[in-house]
Amino acid sequence: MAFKNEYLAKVYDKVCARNPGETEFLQAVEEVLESLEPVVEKDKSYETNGIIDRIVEPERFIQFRVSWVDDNGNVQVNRGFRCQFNSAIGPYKGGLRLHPSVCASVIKFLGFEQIFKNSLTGLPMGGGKGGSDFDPKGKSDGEVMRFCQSFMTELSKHIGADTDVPAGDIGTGAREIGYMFGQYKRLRNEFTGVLTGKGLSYGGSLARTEATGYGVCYFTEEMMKCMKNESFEGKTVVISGSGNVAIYATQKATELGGKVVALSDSNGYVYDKNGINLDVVKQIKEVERGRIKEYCDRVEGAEYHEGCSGIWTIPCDIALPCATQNELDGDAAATLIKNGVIAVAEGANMPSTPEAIEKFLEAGVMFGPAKAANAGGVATSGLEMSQNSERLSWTFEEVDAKLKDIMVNIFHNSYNASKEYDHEGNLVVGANIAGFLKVADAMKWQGVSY
Ligand code: NDP
Ligand code: 2IT
Repeated sequence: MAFKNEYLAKVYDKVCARNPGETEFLQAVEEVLESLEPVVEKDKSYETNGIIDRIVEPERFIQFRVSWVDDNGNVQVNRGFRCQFNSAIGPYKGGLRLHPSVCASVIKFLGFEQIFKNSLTGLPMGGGKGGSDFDPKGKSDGEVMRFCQSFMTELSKHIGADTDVPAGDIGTGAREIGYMFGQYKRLRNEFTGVLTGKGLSYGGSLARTEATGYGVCYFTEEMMKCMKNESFEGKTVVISGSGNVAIYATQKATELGGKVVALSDSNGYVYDKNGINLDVVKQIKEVERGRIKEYCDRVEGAEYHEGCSGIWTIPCDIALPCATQNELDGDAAATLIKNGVIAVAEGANMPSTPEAIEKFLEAGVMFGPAKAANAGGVATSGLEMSQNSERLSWTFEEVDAKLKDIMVNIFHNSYNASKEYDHEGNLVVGANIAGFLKVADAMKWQGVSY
């Protein structure tokens, strides 16, 4: 893509030269900078303050060795990361991904997105992300514990309740957060809110487990109501993934009157024309740590298909990609459009390719980009931090009501920004601009310190 604005073109060229081969990071930067064209055209102070030059460069990027001993007594070595991208509006905040595909590019793309997402929540949180190429799949609890303890031994030197507060992401759930929290406490002799997504018995927030999936649905419901006077009621819904986000998106979409007919994992997808039985999915995924394929052995009439991308060929009204980046490409988007999809909202981070997004927008499909639609998880992490600071815990209903309020506000702030900058209804542009303005303003006030 060629930027019309010279300043943006110059910054983007430099990002490409400095981060060669980091395709995911460059994809995320390009999308945001494209959206900011009307903003930097209108107000030259972003250029004179070097805001764009600075916002694309992490404040700090830490990479470290994580050695641990497996159940056979063999030494294993993984690579750990923490990218502290931007602290203009609060302590760094963002999840830890444990997946073999984790590398500098993936962590930087996620950390960059997190800056704008966290800003959109309205809570005081900067952007960060971390993780490792460790694969928790197939590992014993003891192996996961030893990995997490070794990972935290180094990470503990860089984080803190007022500095940087990690949380879960792909491969990091309650078990991993628990082991990491225990190790941090032991190393620092401090019981603080240094991680979110904690268990309820030691400082976790009610509704954090459900928050991302619920939030995606609250956002989608508001988007459909305001843009086309539509709702989940009576709609057919396809949701990819079968992890934390997908499970609770399924729950809320069903509660709101939708029928979720498909879920997936990286091997394939299940189609259940009667509507997914979530108790069965929870038993397989949350209790047994099994594969989505097993659903068909337990639910009559359900079908399993190998290959995860086939899920987008199922006709539906609403599609919620909740697995991983670039899981929905231009061809998948064309098929969804042909089959009559009216709304797409991203539960995962950057699940739609740029070609897919272009097709949805061109076809007039309502499209909720990740940094707006999936911000409910980190927003509720922010609420967990508040509860930890005041040493109190709120009821499920209180947290859920605040989450809903935040998601409704994110939709309206994004929509209003899209309108103000002449892209009415384009929530990609709207969310990028609304998220950016607050961070950029804080950076200006704080001078050229980073
Ligand atoms: P989980 O680890 O709980 O689940 C991940 C799901 O995505 C699994 O079904 C997994 O299948 C599938 N998946 C992962 N990698 C791939 C891949 N390369 N190809 C196909 N499927 C894949 O993670 P979450 O549900 O927490 O996260 C899902 C997405 O949501 C991620 O993009 C994450 O960044 C994002 N997100 C998460 C938030 C949270 O609070 N947890 C908040 C905001 C965004 P398999 O088991 O086969 O790997
Ligand atoms: O991508 C995300 O927003 C998350 N994985 C949640 C981060 C958090 O700090 O709760």
